[in-house]
Amino acid sequence: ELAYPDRLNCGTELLDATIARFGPDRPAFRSGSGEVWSYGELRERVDRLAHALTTDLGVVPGNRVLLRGPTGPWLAACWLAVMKAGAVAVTVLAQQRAQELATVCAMARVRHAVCHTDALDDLAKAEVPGLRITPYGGDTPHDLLRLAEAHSGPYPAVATSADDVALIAFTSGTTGRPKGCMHFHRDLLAVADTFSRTVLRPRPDDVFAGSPPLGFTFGLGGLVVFPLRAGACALLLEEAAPRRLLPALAAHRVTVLFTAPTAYRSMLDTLGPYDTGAYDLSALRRCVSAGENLPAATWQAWYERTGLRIINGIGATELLHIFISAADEDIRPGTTGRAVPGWQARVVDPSGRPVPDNEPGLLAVRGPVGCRYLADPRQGEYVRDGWNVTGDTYVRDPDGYFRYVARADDMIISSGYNIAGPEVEEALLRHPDVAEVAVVGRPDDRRGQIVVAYTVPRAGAVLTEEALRSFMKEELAPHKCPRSFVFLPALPRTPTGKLQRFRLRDLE
Ligand code: 3SK
Repeated sequence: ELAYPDRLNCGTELLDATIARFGPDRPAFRSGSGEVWSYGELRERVDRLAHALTTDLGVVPGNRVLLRGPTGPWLAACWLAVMKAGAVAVTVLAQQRAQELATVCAMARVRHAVCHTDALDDLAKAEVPGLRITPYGGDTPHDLLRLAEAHSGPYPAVATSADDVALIAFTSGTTGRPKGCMHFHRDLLAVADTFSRTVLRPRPDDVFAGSPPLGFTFGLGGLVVFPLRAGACALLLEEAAPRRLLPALAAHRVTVLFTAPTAYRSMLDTLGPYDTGAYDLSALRRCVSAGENLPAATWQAWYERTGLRIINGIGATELLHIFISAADEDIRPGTTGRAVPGWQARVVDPSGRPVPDNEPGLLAVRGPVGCRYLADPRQGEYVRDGWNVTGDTYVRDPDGYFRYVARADDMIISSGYNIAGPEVEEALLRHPDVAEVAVVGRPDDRRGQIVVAYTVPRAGAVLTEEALRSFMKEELAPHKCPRSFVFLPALPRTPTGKLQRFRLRDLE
């Protein structure tokens, strides 16, 4: 049971309380260009920013402040300043365009925006009525960083309640209209005190890095909240595509990596078949994968190449971070893991009744963080009888391990068979010339649906439909084998890297 005091400000907890434990001199953030901020320097900058937000911009507790910019120490510092000022951070992705930003601002009733100077265009085009936009990272006199320089002295953080809203995070839109998820100050600490503390178990000398942006709660947790809660350091890379990530992991001696299965596969391609080649990954000790299902083949290949056991996990924007996972000897490749201590998980039927072990059903979880949509009728679909129903189909085994089957709406029904797209994808990924694949159902008059595989060949490989067809005959029962193969240069993904299956279904 997690117990937090009634008055709790997560900015104070992550920064001032960590400094009280470990002192101000340890490194807190590094940038890709090698700049290092100590905890003391970070606090000084955050406090100046909080003074500027409240004194110069007029931000008051409860105001919703949009944060938009590339991943980096300044964006993270602005987020902490918003926390200390008792305002509500509304996080977005650098890739979101004017129309999407207008929707987010209207839904979250955003009053202020703090936006990197290079990302202003789309926000200005969004034409949000009454929005005050303050740039940062440029050289104008009203740049937030310049305003902040004029302030000094500690900022007395607002004594927020533990259950005051601190963050509104939007779902990434793999389907339909995004949903705004409200999270409390205590929620931000709870994900650190459950998944991070009990499964990841970071140390103060760790260096975190990874690819998820800070506008995605996977990144905000993994690259800001978890390292600060542990007194560790985060390398905040503006460019974290797999080809940039590998050299950065080696150069900065990163010890804890957060990324997604696709990035592990791309890095494996670069590493070559036998060893880690030109990249010294000897400092790396923890590798986390989430955001999508991690196929056992990817886990195995990473283990063979690096000796590291990937910590798989499932999280959700609705629940802030990871709630099922396993580390070290507890890992069972091909499963997501067990309910993280502090969380409960079960598999239920559509009416909410638990289904027996080894049978597929809907994943339902409950724990210290719950789904709270911002004025959205879909709240009642997600939260049923106090359980959060995530929309994933899972199987639980008698040892309490959960195995991913598919997104509940991604099951393919063909000639009366229920086929899980991810199982077919896993089989196709075992083919050495397949880099990425997505399997969806296409409407068919005779069979209801047929299985279609959208396949991205590995660079330089010549892949034919016949070759894949005969490979699959050896891998899976005939009814699961794709009837049609479509070759694509890349799969459609959200800016957070999630596959957009609906765009594939719309292709034909
Ligand atoms: O959406 C996800 O997949 C996710 C995974 C881990 C942590 C947080 C999130 C939102």
